[in-house]
Amino acid sequence: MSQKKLQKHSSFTDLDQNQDGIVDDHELLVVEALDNHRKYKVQERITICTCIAMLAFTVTMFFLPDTKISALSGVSNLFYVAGGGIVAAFFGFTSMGFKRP
Ligand SMILES: [Ca+2]
Repeated sequence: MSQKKLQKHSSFTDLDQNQDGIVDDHELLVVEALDNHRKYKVQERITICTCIAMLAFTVTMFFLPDTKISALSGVSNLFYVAGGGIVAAFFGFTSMGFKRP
């Protein structure tokens, strides 16, 4: 079986980190780990922003008159359920961890 080679000026040549002309399994694992870490950081930022939005919404409710609070009651229930779902999903999937196939 012949070995795979990259074409000239391939966009995957940057995967060869030690510049020996071979993209070995370790270099592919490093790329996969970096992608997983980048995905985790995005999910973490989304969760943090959701928590901040829920906190800001709650604090804002203390300063609104009762008529506006009752008008927002339908939206606020949905907002809290959706925000709680995002936070719970993040912690649930994070605790399951990344499993290698
Ligand atoms: Ca290499």
